[in-house]
Amino acid sequence: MAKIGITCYPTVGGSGVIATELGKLLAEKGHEIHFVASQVPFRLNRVYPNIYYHEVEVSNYPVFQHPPYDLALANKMAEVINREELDILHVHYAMPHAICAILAKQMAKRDVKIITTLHGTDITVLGIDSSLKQMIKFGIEQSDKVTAVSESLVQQTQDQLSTDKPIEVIYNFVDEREYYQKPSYSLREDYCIKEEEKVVIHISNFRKVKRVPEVVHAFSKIAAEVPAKLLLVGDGPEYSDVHQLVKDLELEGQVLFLGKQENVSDLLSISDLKLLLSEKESFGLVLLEAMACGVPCIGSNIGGIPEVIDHGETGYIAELGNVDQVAYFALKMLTDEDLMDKLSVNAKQMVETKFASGTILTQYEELYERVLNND
Ligand code: GMT
Repeated sequence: MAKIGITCYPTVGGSGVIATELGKLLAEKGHEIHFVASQVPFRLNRVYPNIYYHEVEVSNYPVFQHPPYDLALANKMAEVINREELDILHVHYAMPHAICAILAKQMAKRDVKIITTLHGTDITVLGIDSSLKQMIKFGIEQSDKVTAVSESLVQQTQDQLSTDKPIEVIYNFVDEREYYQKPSYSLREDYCIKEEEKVVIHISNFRKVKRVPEVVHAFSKIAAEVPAKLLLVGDGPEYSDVHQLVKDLELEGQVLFLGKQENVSDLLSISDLKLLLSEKESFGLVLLEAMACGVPCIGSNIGGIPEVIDHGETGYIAELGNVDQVAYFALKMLTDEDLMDKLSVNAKQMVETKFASGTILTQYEELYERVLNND
């Protein structure tokens, strides 16, 4: 059994979820897990034997123009590496976590192995700030092993950084004990959803890249043909604009703004169709969450989305920005019960096979074994 340090952004969406869920599963298998982060990761919501949390405290002396989070993190990592005798430090995001881990390893003077998992936003950041390119490349190349959550992200990383560092794909997963189709029919009544109405759902952090206005435009076309409600779950910078758009399109009665929600599996369980029309998405963990609850998805043809949705089998892939095509696929699905049943069964099966948590956990454990054997 290994002693593994894990660092992630504790409050940021999918990457924090994956890091935490992985830590929980590894702990269940008997590994000793040490989270090093600035806050308790939000999915670490009870006491777990074998899991320890080490908080990074960031000082804010007046001489510092910006609180030095990165340095405080490296310092805490070094402290934990030494005191807890860590074998592995698994960081999620190269920027800045891989760089902090490399610095911490040098400070700690212990042969801890560094594994970096790329989740996508590093590469997005690169598109905005090329001055960080060398730093991200350094973090990736100095890691003992690097993984990415999709083939598409491997390709993008290698292209953008011109690196030949091997990057292994280990897909994301969901905890099947939490994400399954729940019999939560009363929730439909609570939200005043009529029996004949179809439920379309979108879950995101409402950043521009998620293109939520297109979800609303597609829904408007869907709702013109079949009785339907749209559940918008999450919060973020585009929320107010989306609210205004819903007003302008006179869809207020059909669109429910639910804000941030903890138990999305309950909401997914009353949904018929999930839309994710992002322009950048290295994986799209929310797609997997939906599929696990038997909800077929329509996603855009970008990033890792086509690796998650099998076009025509578990959902549909639409051209980025083509709202008419999204509405076409949605109506095809929502008006054909047999097709919906097939897609729903296939989606659940895909989660149980290609993305099964047990399979993904084994892939990470094998990776840890190889890195510890200097293989
Ligand atoms: O998509 C976001 O805005 C959040 C971001 C994160 O840090 O959690 O998500 C990234 O990592 C997730 C987990 O691997 C992936 O499912 C998301 O596709 C990825 N987001 C992007 O690539 C934009």
